Amino acid sequence: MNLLEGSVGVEDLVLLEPLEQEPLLKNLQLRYESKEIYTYIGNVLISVNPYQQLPIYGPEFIAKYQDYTFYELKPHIYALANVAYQSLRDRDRDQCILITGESGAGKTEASKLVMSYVAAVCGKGEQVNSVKEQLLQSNPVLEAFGNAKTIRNNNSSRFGKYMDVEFDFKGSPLGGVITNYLLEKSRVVKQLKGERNFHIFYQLLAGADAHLLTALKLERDTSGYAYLNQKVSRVDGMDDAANFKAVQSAMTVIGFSEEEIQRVLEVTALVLKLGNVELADEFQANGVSASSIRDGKGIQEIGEMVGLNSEELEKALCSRTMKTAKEKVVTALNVIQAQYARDALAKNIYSRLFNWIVNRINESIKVGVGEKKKVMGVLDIYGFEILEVRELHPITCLGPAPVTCHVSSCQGIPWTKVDYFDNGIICNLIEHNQRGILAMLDEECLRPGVVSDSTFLAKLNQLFSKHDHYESKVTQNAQRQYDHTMGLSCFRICHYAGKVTYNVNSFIDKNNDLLFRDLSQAMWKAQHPLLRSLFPEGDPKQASLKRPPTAGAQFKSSVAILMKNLYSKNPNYIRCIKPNEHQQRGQFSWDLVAIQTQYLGLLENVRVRRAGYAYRQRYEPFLERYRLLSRSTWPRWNGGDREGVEKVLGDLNLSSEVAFGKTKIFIRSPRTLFFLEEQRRLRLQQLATLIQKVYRGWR
Ligand code: AD9
Ligand code: MG
Repeated sequence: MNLLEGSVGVEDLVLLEPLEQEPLLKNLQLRYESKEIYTYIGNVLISVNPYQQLPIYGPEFIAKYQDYTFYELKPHIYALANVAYQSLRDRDRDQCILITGESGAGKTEASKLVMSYVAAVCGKGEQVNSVKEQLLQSNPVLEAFGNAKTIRNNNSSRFGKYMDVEFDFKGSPLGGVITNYLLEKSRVVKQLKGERNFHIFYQLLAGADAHLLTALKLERDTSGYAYLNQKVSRVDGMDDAANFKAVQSAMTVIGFSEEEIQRVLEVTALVLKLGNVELADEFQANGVSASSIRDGKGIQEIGEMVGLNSEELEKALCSRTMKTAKEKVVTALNVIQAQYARDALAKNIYSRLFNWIVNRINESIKVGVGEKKKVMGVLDIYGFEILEVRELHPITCLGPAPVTCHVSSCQGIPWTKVDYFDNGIICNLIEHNQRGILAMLDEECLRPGVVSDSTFLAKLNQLFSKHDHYESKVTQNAQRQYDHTMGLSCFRICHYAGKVTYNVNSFIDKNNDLLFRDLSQAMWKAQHPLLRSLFPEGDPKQASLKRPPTAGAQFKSSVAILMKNLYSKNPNYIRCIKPNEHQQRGQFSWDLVAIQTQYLGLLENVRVRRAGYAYRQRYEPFLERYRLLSRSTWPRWNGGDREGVEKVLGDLNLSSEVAFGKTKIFIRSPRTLFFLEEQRRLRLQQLATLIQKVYRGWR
């Protein structure tokens, strides 16, 4: 039987026959076209973004999935959430939900659906409800400050997020902890064509009432702000003004005071206004180029808003103080350098504000120390993007989770080996302690003055010229391949999901991520308590000589902590798939999905499932479960376990579907197992009726 004929495809790809790429895609397509966006591979959930609101969510569905076991209803994200939550509550196992997929595939929506399901089923009562509300309301706040419209996704997460939700022994939520990774701060000052800055800027301008706007010295029209892309200020279907109200109320629910909300908005406004500070060339008498602020009004307003002396701010933007052992030397910055300093300041203020918000939320939702708790972690990282050229930012190697396939050959049965992409090779290339790309970058950063981005690239070229996953103009030339798309200052990493080109321009700078001390000192002098608290290193008394860890090193260590955390939990996987590039409902682009199924390793996933599933089992429990299916073994069997199993399967004509190992029975196709299960169910029904009849007869 072809399982695909006249149906909406199989609900579990483990049942797919033949197990090949084309039927797998066809199956997903058939299901997608029938609005069945969820499909299983065993307990892994595949979710294809529907780009429309389907009537399959909400209280009614939550109630339904709560009462059934995994395979009894159609595949659904609620079923996965239910399994994870029940296992946490009843079996005391910490869980994590790992959501992967490319940008726009539906990871963030999936994480919200999981959270809302868990919130709906976990405990009741006033206290519990208020914890739930706080946890759920963290989403609109973090999305306002950390999401933006990109070419690929109108609500793209520009930071990575891991959230631990903590429960008491009864399974009621106590609180949680959010960890954020690498906010894409370059977006604050510059956006690609067709993209927007972070949502909050537009929300603030559209949604603030006249009184608030005046207090923040802002104008409603986005066209007056240099940091906002003038070509796209609105997103179809997105109501910035309404969202602003939602963010304000979410902050209140979480526990931000009115004053705190006001302070956060002031710092947000400050960033916008910094973008409008225009710098001009100025030539000093000695011929050295210097810079100054062109129009004093903006800087004056900034000064008033955050309690900063505007002359001091101008000085910090337009000059740089270098300290040597003996003296302090002040150098003037030319206009390019001063603009760079201004943008660096804006990016730093914003990303530190974002961290502050995350910490503030954590303060509200944190659980007392010493309380015994069970934990469910939800990981929503930003999706893979293949853009033309990348900056330092997203070198990440959180690829598909490695799956290992253990098939015992000692049973004497031939099984096919499953090839699985080993993401470890890429991780090693990037992360290896002494010889990875990040380590090289750190090494270069320790030699200020001597090195540049190009010496860094030269070093990589030398080291990795023979690496299968590394390419650059130099190594390509060596291989006599010429590629016009790659510039001289680029290198390329061949990730499993595709090749990504990185431009080394300002890699060293970004990795150092040092803000000129003049700027942090100026910020620290502000009267504004929040702004000031974001720059503790500006306090001259605090000024330590210790070098802060580089961006690469920080990222590496935060990923290491995350991995350790995840390994200690029972994983539940959601693989999100983006059906088309146009954010359109109903369109299934075969090629696009094909690439994703390949790098998500879905086919291999199914093979691994089949190879190592319950499809092999020791004879004894197998016989116990199925002996009721044969007259030879039911109701009594006096022989050995293996012989009993042979009898049952022989009587059902299934001998050719299985292989008999030394201690275990192996079943080739999961369909056989499903068939056995179905027969068992029918037989049990039959027996139950029989018993009832006998019982009635007695009465
Ligand atoms: V990115 O890596 O953050 O750029 P995500 O997070 O994978 O990306 P997201 O969850 O933001 O993608 O989904 C993109 C859009 O698809 C959402 O804004 C919704 O409009 C749409 N979407 C995703 N999942 C669903 C769903 N289950 N039902 C309806 C959905 N719409
Ligand atoms: Mg997202």
